[in-house]
Amino acid sequence: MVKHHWQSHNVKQSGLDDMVLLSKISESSIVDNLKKRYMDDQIFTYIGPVLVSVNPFKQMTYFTDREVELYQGSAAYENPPHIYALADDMYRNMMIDMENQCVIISGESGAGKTVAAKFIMSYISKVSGGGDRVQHVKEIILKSNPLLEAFGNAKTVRNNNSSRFGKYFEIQFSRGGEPDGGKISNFLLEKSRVVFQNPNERNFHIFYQMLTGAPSELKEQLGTASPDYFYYLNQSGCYSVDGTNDAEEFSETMEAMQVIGLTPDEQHYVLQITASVLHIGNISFIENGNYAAVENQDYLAYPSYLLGVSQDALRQKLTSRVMDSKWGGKSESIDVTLNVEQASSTRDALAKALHSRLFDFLVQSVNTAIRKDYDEFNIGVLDIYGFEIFQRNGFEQFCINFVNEKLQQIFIELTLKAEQEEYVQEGIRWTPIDYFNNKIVCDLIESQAPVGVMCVLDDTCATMHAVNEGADQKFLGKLCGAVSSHEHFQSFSAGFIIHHYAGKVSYDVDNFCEKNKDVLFKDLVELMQQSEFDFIRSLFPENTNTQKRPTTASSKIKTQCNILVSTLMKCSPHYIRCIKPNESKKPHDWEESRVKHQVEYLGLKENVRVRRAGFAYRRPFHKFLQRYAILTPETWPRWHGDERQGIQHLMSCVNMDPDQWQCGKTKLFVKNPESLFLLEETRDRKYDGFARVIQKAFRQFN
Ligand code: AD9
Ligand code: MG
Repeated sequence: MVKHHWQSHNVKQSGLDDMVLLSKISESSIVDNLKKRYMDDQIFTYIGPVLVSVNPFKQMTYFTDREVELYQGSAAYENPPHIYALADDMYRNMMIDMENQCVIISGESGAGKTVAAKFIMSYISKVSGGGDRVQHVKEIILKSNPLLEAFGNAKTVRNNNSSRFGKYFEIQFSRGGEPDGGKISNFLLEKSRVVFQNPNERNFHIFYQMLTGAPSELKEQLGTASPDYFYYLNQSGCYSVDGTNDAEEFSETMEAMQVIGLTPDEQHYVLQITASVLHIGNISFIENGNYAAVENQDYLAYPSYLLGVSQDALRQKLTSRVMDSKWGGKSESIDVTLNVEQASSTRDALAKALHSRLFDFLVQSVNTAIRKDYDEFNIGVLDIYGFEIFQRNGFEQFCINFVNEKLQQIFIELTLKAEQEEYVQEGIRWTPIDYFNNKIVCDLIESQAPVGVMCVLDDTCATMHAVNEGADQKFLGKLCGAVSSHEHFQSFSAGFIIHHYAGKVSYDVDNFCEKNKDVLFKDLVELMQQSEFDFIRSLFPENTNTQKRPTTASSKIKTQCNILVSTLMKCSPHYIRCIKPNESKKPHDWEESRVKHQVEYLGLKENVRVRRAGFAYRRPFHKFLQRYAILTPETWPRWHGDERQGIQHLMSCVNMDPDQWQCGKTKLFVKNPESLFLLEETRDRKYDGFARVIQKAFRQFN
């Protein structure tokens, strides 16, 4: 019996470290095990290589340098489950197999994904070496978190620091394993939050940070006031977040801008635009005849000053729009005046565009600062917004939940499905295990034929005119015609229900079409292109004269998702399944039914089953031989001849129990990971010996 580290340190063991060892596999036994461990402050548990993490809602003591040291280069069974063990495994696999790795972190909103992603990044940064350039890259990677969170995270009812965008962060490494570059791909920022938040939620953190933390001279210049002065902040009546010091975070955000290499000028423009967004929100309109007029001209002063455009131009573009019309084969432009509702939505469109383009600028700046022209290996960390169900769910939730649905699909493809299919392919004896495959839900949303929800939505938008009253209802009508018989779909008067893998969500179709179209009217782009500030002009580089139909928000996210899926499929995947134990956000609070629901929809039971019934480890013959040939007396450094015979020879040399392994057609399958740990240890010992001999020879040679 291998001695665990916690035994040698007299740490109490709670439940089972690895649920593959559960004596009875059921959802309740999994929940019980997680609960036991959670109550004893053990938040991590394995299902084979999958890490389950339960949000403790308090600072745990086991994330110090001591643990970084402990988990470095040690086998999984030596220490209690930990995210550092997973991070270490990724790093070592990358170095040994020379393969890209990725970790897919999933779980609902507030379950701990972003915190997990940060632990991984900081672990990798700590265990990898590097000179000045590498240290600089590491610093940027770490600082990009507070920076992007300031502009892309917000307090929601579910999470005080909820990610309102998704990101895939690839850390790139040199052949020597030093992180010397990186790349962020970001997904659909929830920009509607800029102009509206539900009760008890906030706008993006940066607004409150700036209003409290900026030095007074700067505040004066930007015309800031207390948050309740601004319409974009006072609609929800929520200004502060428990345990968050906005002023302190402001300094951190500014420091991060500095680290990623923004010049003082650029930093200033970033704040100037942030302030302009707030001031734009205070421009309101009144009915003047049938048309909108700016209610109080005074409110034009700050935005026009901050954006570098004239007050007149700003007023005009907010209250009228140039329309191209075709008349008798000739096209001409006419000025159309807007009503109050249209003017307000034009104002909001400008604010949303400014904030989201600023966000993209920041992501780009990070990417530029750490860009590497050639990619050797990388470790990708996927942290997206979690699955959301609110009282009222709109287009944003629809997109967020679609991305989550796709991630669940990858998990199923790569663990439950691929694993079982591989047994069949390789001719391994196997009793199939049943599981719910959510591909059917993904298809309902994204399929082209038969048409899915996104297709119907795009179709409706394509035939929609600038004035689009009734478009949402038209969309709903078409949708019911197209997919009403789908077993995961239902409709009601104001919208539709999708039965997602994680639960039923009812979506209100209000504004679906407009948000999907996501066009910024030519007028606004042209207005920004007239700005006296280069920086602002550079955020709006598009040519407004092209006739190309802009891509819709849903087709954009669909494309992004599919690119992501193909990237992930090319890496060795790792998984962290985050669980949110309660809604109270308090430590040691365990809501049994909530956890059970997550255990169910995350498919943990099936995960344990597949894992246990099968072979924990599989490798193509040649890779296995390459790694372990060193353990035979004579075949190192390379096995010549039939690979299958090579494996047989190797296994007999190391006395592996014949029950423990099987050869498939191209791969070796090993049941119990523990048998491999022994191989690994013997190999390490031998290697150390070799390494010493080689180093000595080198020293003599030099
Ligand atoms: V969302 O989908 O972005 O809304 P996440 O990312 O899953 O969500 P997040 O990581 O932000 O959730 O965690 C929510 C909060 O839980 C954090 O702000 C912490 O206060 C708390 N948390 C999560 N994980 C840990 C942890 N390992 N230790 C301590 C934690 N606190
Ligand atoms: Mg998050």
